[in-house]
Amino acid sequence: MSEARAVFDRLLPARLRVARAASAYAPANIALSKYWGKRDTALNLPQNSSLSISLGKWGTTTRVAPAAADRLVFNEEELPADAPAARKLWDFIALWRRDQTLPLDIVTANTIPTAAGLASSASGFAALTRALDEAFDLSLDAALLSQIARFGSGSASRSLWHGFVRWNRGDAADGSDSFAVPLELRWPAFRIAIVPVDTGPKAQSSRDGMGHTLRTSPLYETWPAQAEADCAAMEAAIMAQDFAVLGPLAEANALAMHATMMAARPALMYLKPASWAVLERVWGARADGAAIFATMDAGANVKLIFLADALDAVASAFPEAEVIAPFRD
Ligand code: 2P0
Repeated sequence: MSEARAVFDRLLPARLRVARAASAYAPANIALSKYWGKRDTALNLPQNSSLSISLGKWGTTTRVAPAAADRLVFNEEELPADAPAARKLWDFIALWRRDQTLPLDIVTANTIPTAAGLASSASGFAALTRALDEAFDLSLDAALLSQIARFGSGSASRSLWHGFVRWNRGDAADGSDSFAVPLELRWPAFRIAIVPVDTGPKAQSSRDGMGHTLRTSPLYETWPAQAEADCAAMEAAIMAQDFAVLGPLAEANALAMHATMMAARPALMYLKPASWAVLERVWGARADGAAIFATMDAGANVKLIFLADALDAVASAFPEAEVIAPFRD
């Protein structure tokens, strides 16, 4: 029996039934303290804890319904089962169904503007997890839903909530303590902006990229402990609503992750020249007195974090940016 099968046998009843059609929404999220590297690929367990901010109304809505045969509609287009995105989704559903057939009709759509260039597997797997929980009439508690969503995508474990969310690394070999928890705090002035950058051909997947970094980057040795420390320090800064501490920590953590990737052999480089040009603009705006900080993930886009009082500075230095108010939108 596979390790993942053993976990699902522990978390779910042996027999499921599709009790009803169900819809769910989950927001996308941006990590301020990054997840990069797995300690167990079968159970998708991370090397380090991570901390994110959810993107409010930018996310995924998914409807699951009983059907005569499996069917997947993604952004209004029916996807064949062997399309890469469909395969990931049906593999995840197979973990739930195990030996049962339980055909499903799945209609899923992202609410993220295409121009933002943020395809989100995090919101997709989180919305699907919530919809399946309701369709199968399970009412699992949030910690279990987060553990399950983690099997779709690590970052999906954080997308079950709005606001700031921390995914604890955990220590247990079976992953039972590796799930996310929301931080009990609203910070209405907190803002994120997405600065879209021309990404060109699709970059290496996060999954492959983090494996390659862990195996070949001499800098990876220092990453897990640094990331754990950053995560704890950022949580404290968020709870104190201390942006002067949080902003520099988030930017440093993102750059340390990219430096670790760049030191992989061969190098892994998600940032493009245009991403660096955006970073130069961020540093220029800071030199002019605006508290704007940058974070970047497994792609060329740059995300800005700032407080509402820097909105005018962001609008003038980054007219192309899409601004999100995570506690209002
Ligand atoms: C994060 N990223 O913390 C980091 C920062 C990208 C850079 O989580 O293999 O899609 O499915 O667990 O969650 C993207 O990786 O990877 C990611 P898997 P996932 O947001």
